[in-house]
Amino acid sequence: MKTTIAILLAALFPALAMAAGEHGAHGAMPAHTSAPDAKMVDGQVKKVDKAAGKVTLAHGPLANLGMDMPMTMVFRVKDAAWLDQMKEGDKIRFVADNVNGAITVVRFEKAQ
Ligand SMILES: [Cu+2]
Repeated sequence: MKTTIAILLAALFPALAMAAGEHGAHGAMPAHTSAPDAKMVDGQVKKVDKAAGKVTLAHGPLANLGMDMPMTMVFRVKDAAWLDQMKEGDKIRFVADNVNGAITVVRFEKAQ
């Protein structure tokens, strides 16, 4: 009978079983743990959308956002003027953070 109860619990609360596993990638999004001095990461500009205030970047892992794999995605930018300094193909260094639910570039510099 104990076995039956265990199976029932597992069936009813799959979230508990999931939480027990250590999975990386985008699975576990820690609640805003980034420090102000988060390390700059490398990115490459894929597309600049000034009208929308967004930039598409191919980027390396962003540990502070729970992204441990390189990927290409759209970011907002903290300072719209940065979009004038970015063009397709540019290599940049940046820090991204979750600002009110939007993944936002909060620090930016051109890569040398
Ligand atoms: Cu990403």
